[in-house]
Amino acid sequence: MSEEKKQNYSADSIQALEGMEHVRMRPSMYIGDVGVRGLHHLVYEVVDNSIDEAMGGHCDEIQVWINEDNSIGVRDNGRGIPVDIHKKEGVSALEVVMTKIGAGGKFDKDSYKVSGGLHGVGVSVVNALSDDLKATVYRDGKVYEQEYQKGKALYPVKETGTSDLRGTEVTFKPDPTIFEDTVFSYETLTDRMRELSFLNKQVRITITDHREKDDEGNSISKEFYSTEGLKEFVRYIDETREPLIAEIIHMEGERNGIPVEVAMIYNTSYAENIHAYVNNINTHEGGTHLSGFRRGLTATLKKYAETSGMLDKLKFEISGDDFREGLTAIISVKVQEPQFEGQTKTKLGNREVTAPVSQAVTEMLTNYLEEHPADARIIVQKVILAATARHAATKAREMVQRKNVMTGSGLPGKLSDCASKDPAECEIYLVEGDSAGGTAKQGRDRHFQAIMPLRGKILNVEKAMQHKILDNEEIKNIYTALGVRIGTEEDARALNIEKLRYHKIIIMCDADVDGSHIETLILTFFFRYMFELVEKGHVYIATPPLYLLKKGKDQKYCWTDEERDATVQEFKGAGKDGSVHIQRYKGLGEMNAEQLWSTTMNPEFRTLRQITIDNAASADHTFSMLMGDDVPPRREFIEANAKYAKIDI
Ligand code: 0RA
Repeated sequence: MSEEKKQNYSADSIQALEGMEHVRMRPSMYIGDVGVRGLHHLVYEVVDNSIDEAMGGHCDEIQVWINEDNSIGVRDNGRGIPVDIHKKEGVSALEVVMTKIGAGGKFDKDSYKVSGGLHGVGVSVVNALSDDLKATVYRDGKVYEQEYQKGKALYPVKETGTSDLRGTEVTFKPDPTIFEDTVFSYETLTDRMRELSFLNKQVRITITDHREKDDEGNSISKEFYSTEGLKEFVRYIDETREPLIAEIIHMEGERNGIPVEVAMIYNTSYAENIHAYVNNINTHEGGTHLSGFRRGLTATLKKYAETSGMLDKLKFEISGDDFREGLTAIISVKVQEPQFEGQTKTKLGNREVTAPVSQAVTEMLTNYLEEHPADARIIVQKVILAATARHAATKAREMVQRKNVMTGSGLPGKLSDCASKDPAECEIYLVEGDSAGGTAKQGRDRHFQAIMPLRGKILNVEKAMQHKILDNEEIKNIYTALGVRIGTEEDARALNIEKLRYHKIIIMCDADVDGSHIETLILTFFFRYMFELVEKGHVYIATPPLYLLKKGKDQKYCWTDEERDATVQEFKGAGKDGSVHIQRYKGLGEMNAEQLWSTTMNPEFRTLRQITIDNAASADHTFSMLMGDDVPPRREFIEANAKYAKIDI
């Protein structure tokens, strides 16, 4: 390379640096946060680029792997990022893509390219936030390479060999001075790869974890390939539910230039499970595409039901909710310039999307109902049943006297409230059983800790009709104590969260199989009916110790078997005589108030596990499996994850 070129090269890298420096200074602006979520986001960003290549029909295989040192590799068999010199920038296109903020697909005119919300920030952001990154391009029979540190190219792109392969490989190691934690979760990445394979059919996606070996010494690995896309996604989510109709209703097409795909089915449960995606991103907060879906669904079913005469005897209106009981659906749209709104930027704002989705759903559903009259009747009957039950429940509720449930303050009688009225510092413990509730009440700091005992097993919300849930004593106690509302007509997931009386909601159950089942029941309830609380990080699980070890005057609590074994060694090593006494706590009831406080409730010493939702569709599948009829998988799962030790749902 000539002297002049080198000059250009460094001048350009200085310019590029400014943007890259900004990414390092304000990483959250680009990737949301620098916690576990942001960390995994780096992988999604790189994979998204390969997915784009696949969506353009240029690639059908994507491999993702976690190395032993927690660096990540992503490889595709696409066209390979161009390496020729970019006219304007004077350096290779590869370097522009890797080091210029927002360069992304600028010089790629393919119209399939759509940009995500948090995603779509560009691989240069990943580069800026990585200690090391290496890009390898296989293109035109040659291999090209470039390496970077903290986003800075170490040398111009170089040719390193020949190859018949085609594609792009990126490996990177996130910068530990930027991220709170740099350990990747195989489960989290796996959930996302599964989801991506459903959303982008006929692309083979593999994920491998070189940190974990199976019995034969091979790295653990999963491969995802979906032939039918969303149809299979719906089948997967509803795996353990009983279908109400024979087939999954499905359509795929383009309306007003907007690609729309929808798949749906009705099952015998009462839950509504709609997952809406924009550019492969789950839009938890819904938006215009979801409104379009609902509009199309309601209008079409209503019209069919009216024409069929099945509503003739009905004396009251059917509400929107009634059409969605027992419905599982996935909506996926691709939008060129998505506007993401809402508190978590997961609500689609583009007005032009509603009509195309509504039209697509109307067309799809009208055809289905015409071609499957028996199924159509079953669906309408289910809607009528939902409406009737809701109507009866409303009437019954109006008649019920509330005074035996509530105290004068309007709060549940079972609640031992805290003194503070500042929600930000207040906590509520939902405690398994009246007796442990009593101990917790004695042990707490009553200034900021409220206690609410829950009696035995709470209702399985997966299996109950909505009015039953709303009228269930324990559940009523929970939402009344919290001060929030559940299940509104148009959006079952919208709470009046500003009224939340405690910013930490802590579930405290026994450390046994029953306890973890109750924990799951409560979590399922929060997930289905108070999703926003989970999404905003208000829900926690308390972790009582599993063991108390004693030797002479020494004693120590242990939370894991490893800790227990280490403590036994420690006590023995101290050279004192006598044996180590190990007490295994089976329930909260075995601790006195002081013990419960010091191990599990005192903010200085306790460990709380915050519940986060990485992937709503995967959590949906997990909950329906755990709470459904299909007992064997539930057993296995609960046994394998007895204390949810690893799953961040
Ligand atoms: C722009 C142009 C071309 C390919 C790509 C981008 C590309 C980017 C990524 C990122 C990951 N994998 C990728 N594969 C391809 C090629 C244009 C052409 O060859 O005509």
